[in-house]
Amino acid sequence: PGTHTGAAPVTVLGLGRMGSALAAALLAAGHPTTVWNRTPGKADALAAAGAVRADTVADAVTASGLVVVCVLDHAATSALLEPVAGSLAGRTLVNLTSGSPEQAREMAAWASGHGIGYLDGGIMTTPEGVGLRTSMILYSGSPEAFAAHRATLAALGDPIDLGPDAGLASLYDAGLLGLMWSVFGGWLHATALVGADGVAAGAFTPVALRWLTTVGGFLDRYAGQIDAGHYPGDDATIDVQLAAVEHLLHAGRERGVDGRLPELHRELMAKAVAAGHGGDSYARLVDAFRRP
Ligand code: FVH
Repeated sequence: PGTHTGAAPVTVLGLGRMGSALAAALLAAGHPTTVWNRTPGKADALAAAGAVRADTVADAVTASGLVVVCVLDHAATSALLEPVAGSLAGRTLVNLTSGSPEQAREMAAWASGHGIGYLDGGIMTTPEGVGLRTSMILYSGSPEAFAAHRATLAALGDPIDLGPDAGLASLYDAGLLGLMWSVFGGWLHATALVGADGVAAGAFTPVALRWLTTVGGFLDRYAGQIDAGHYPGDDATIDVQLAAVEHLLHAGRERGVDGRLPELHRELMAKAVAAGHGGDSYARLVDAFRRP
């Protein structure tokens, strides 16, 4: 077990919303799929679609060279796998349960100690997006395991290899969720602002989406500045943006819109200006988020 091409057998442990979608995608791609769930009834639909239902975790694990686990959290994953460590030896374990980078590294060390190939993952979509080429699934851990199972993992979404440090998939996942919530927050604030003057969210959002494409271009440029530690304010300086945020705060106050998000931006910009960085690009504010 461990090295397959084509329609390799796969086991999925955990058939909640996400685990069921993963198993269904594997079945749809023609993989012989064995499934197990703590509450057995959740396997009914998959069994009807052709999956093999295992009665025990040990039976499920020994059915395939590739074992995917997707349950609630790290504690549930550990409790599930510890008793079958011996059966997992020589196989590949792909852990798609959300967790911290530290938990991922702990799990990788545990797997290595038992002769288990280990990949940790971050699923950057909801169950509806599983199986689509447009959906990213992040992996980090054993390069051999990723190379051996890349083709199979492609049935779940576009597999992105982040390298041998097992903690990186969880670290990217956490950062990307933070980015998502920041975008949600900015969009909801803007929608409330324009909505106060009668603009529907449906009218505003197409314009917002075009703006996000432009903003994505700014990130490309600023990433290079952050890596170089050099922040030329040749597009728009922090001084200019600090003046502009006052318009947003004023418009919000006039309309009774909660101003805490733009107030945070103003605070960060004002600190950078006070430190003598007013002529720098916005990317300079990365310092505000770094450990001193
Ligand atoms: N749903 C999503 O959109 C997100 C996308 C990003 C990644 N997450 C992570 O995926 C993990 C599972 O999430 P889920 O949405 O499938 O969650 P549920 O539908 O609530 O299913 C939970 C499954 O976990 C099983 N389970 C819970 N505790 C235990 C345990 N102690 N031992 C064994 N299994 C356990 C539960 O079993 P049951 O309640 O049906 O018996 C479900 O199979 C999660 O890490 C997300 O952060 C999903």
